[in-house]
Amino acid sequence: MKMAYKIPGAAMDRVSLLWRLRRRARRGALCMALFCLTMALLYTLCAENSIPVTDAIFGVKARTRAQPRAHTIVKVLRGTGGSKPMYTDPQKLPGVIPGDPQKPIPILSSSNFSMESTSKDHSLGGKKRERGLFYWLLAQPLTIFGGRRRGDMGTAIRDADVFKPNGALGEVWNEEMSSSMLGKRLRKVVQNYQAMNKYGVKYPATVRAAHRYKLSGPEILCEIKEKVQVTTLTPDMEPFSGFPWGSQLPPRQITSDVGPFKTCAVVSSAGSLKNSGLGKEIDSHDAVIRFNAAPTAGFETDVGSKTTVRLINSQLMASEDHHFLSSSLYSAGILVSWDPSPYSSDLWEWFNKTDYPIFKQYQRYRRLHPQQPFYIVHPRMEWQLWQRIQDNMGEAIQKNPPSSGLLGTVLMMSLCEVVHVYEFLPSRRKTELCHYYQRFSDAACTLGAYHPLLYEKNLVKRMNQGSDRDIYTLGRVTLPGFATFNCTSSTHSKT
Ligand code: NCC
Repeated sequence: MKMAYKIPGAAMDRVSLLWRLRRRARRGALCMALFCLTMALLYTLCAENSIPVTDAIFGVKARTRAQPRAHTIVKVLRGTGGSKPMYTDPQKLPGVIPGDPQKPIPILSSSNFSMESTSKDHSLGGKKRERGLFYWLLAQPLTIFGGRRRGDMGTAIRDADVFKPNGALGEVWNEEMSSSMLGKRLRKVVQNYQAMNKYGVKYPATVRAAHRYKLSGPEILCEIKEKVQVTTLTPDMEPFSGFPWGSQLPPRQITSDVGPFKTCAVVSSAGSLKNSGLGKEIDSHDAVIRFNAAPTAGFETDVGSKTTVRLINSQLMASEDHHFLSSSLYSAGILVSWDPSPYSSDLWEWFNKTDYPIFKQYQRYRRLHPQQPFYIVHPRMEWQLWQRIQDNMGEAIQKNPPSSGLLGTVLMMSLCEVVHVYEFLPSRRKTELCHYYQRFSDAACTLGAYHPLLYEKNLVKRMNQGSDRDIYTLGRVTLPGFATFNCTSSTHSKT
């Protein structure tokens, strides 16, 4: 006989309570999952728009003079994947958003930004692993709503397209490059800097119109030789003659103290030096100039190990992250520094209005390293060189000083008989990778944003005395030292 099993009332209540609890837990978990998904979605959308918000807080203030607080911006604009924040000058960030040229908005291409790895493991393949699954789930371009990441102009030319085999650069740098050949984002950035005039450049359109004809390479070389004074600050110059620390400045011009050298190498910091194997060739020169924080340790095969001169900008000198005062990177060779000055190049005006605290850092460094030769470029060199670029271009260029690369090239032309410039004009290894020693990619590093780099490269291409093959295979340009050529009337400019 079958016995009916009867659950007592209290036990029945307990069972249904358990069942209800389990059901609630399941619902709770479902809600949590939905909540997390929504948050992830919101995060992805907000991350897309975070930079203008940041700029609203910091942007304008940070773009005023000598930005000691600029690094705080980067604390907000962290690299993805928890990478170390990097000091970044909002003025020199890869771009500004078009619209109001007086209110440029810095863009940090955070999607591909990652702080330098000077270790051997700097292969791009490691990127995914470091960033983790969460990044890859969330930080990919969100296209489900037809959205796009900043800088991605949809069907328009992208900055990266310029580097493609059939891109605007071609196989070898096209000396007729103009801002119209850039991707849409970079073009707007360049146009904005063309419209801005932070340094009070006075260069009327009529002057530009008068220079419309094309000068030949030798003519440009002569213009530079005759119109660009490669000078450094000396203690007798006002206002430095009146300051006790003025005596820390080298008493003689760099061109009197250094060289002459027979052969010199200018090593740009371009990403295309990576895997170039140019190290031996670079080191075979009598003197080698490098820029800013570009290291040799760990990269000898590609960039060599000799450093005769290091040209640094004032941004680096002021940056906490570069440890300028303590890093051994800067204690080898001759140091030369520069800072963007007002267009007038008046030393008093500049002294009161440096972009970064170059003089304060200079004094500190000199106290720590009194024996190391350390020069400061006279700012008129920047603007005299800028004029040579503008005079020879068919369009208005950015009203900002030339890059360290071109300043260093002209400096070496005044110290050497032959100058080889490496990867300033990109070789067949051309890449969006900014530096050979960093994992940060942005076409702006090669094509320019703040600096009129595009036009600097046009000029260098025209002056090149080597072959296109050298550029293509080695990224090498050959320029003559100023002492090696005479500027006769036939090579003079027609002005
Ligand atoms: O990047 P940077 O330049 O230090 O590079 C030195 C010179 O190499 C040439 N170059 C570099 C990269 C690349 N892909 N192609 C190139 O042709 C250029 O001629 C460049 O001048 C500078 O000119 O001083 C600059 O400095 C950096 C930065 O201040 C320093 O590296 C210190 O961190 C500027 N970058 C930023 O401010 C973010 C850069 O705009 C100019």
